Amino acid sequence: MKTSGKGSAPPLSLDRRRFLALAGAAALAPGALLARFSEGVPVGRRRMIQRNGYAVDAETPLDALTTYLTPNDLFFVRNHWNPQYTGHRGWALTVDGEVERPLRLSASDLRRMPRTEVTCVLQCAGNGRGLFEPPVPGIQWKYGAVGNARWGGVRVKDILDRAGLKAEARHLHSFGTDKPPVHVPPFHRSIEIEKVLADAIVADEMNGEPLPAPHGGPARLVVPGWAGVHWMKWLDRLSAQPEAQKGFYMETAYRYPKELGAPGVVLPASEMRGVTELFVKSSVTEPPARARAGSPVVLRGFAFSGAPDVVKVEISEDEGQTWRPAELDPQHDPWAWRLWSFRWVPSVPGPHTLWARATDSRGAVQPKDAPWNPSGYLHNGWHAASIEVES
Ligand SMILES: Nc1nc2c(c(=O)[nH]1)N[C@H]1C(S)=C(S)[C@@H](COP(=O)(O)O)O[C@H]1N2
Ligand SMILES: [Mo]
Repeated sequence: MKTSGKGSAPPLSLDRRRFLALAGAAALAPGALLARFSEGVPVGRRRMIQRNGYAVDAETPLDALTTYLTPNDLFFVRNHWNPQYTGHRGWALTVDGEVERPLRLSASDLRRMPRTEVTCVLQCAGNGRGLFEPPVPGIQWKYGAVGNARWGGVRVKDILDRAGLKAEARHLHSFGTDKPPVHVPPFHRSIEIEKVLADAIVADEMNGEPLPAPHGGPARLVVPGWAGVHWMKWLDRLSAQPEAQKGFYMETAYRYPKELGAPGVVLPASEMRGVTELFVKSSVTEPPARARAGSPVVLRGFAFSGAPDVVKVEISEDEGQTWRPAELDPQHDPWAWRLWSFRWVPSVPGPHTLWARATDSRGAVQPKDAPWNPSGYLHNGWHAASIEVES
């Protein structure tokens, strides 16, 4: 979707544009109609997998996740409902609650503050939900509700220092400008103040461009190592509070068992905690579909974790009995993903499966099967690649 964050006229919604395209194209041939549909849509975005009929919930195909930085127009999009993009004019970030000096920062105020950049992974808590057995209701993401980007902006700590954070403040409540349909609770969230002060930023840039509207422009939260649900888009208010935020999106949704139960069993709310850190995980992006016995092929992928680094990616040909190390790409930043490659020389013709698993800097090892949980969060089971070896 092509959007402008700056223009004075609000950008047309996709529905409105579709309608106009349809109306204008009524007299045209089907080919021309298709051409009209994709007009103005970046080439990358035309490849996205739409997982939901209502809000834009677009998944990136795995074969497009092969670069260290995921291009903006190929980066997955997760919206709880269709937002109205506000643009920069009139936008401001309010900072209030337990602070000495409440603030109202315009987009240019934000630009004039000390700047920082963080390269890290954004993954939806529900990425991989469609792989759980027994199945879990919700958006059936497979592998591509994840990306790695360079986020530019201002440290939340610097903003809170300027506002004068009081000792009573324990949680930072965040609010975005998107409004839910009637009878649906608002998307209100909060984060423990320690995490926010450690490394969260208010980002207004993504991979060197102004933060695109679908990704929360004018500004969003970036919370390195934590699930996407914490990364409030279209951010317009931060409020420092003694208590955590209440409501559906804190107390019911985005919760994970304190202790895992049996697959298929839903646990009472008291047995659940909020989703925070990501789990260690590797995905295979480029499995060669075919190979020839005796000729080397290269398997590639990416690995990341809620710990700052991935220290090892390994490949198994025998479902985890033995492992051989993959090569890690030298490029890395804390909480960014690590690209990896594995040179494989098949010896025997026939169908083969290769499994990949990652280990992080805290020693957590990716499990064969992701722990089943009632909302299907944080799937991180081994990713298998099937390769047909010819003689
Ligand atoms: N205001 C607002 N912020 C939001 C959301 C939303 O629906 N509204 N979705 C969250 C979820 S669940 C995810 S996974 C990320 C997705 O960010 P992206 O669309 O830039 O990939 O944004 C988060 N921030
Ligand atoms: Mo998400």
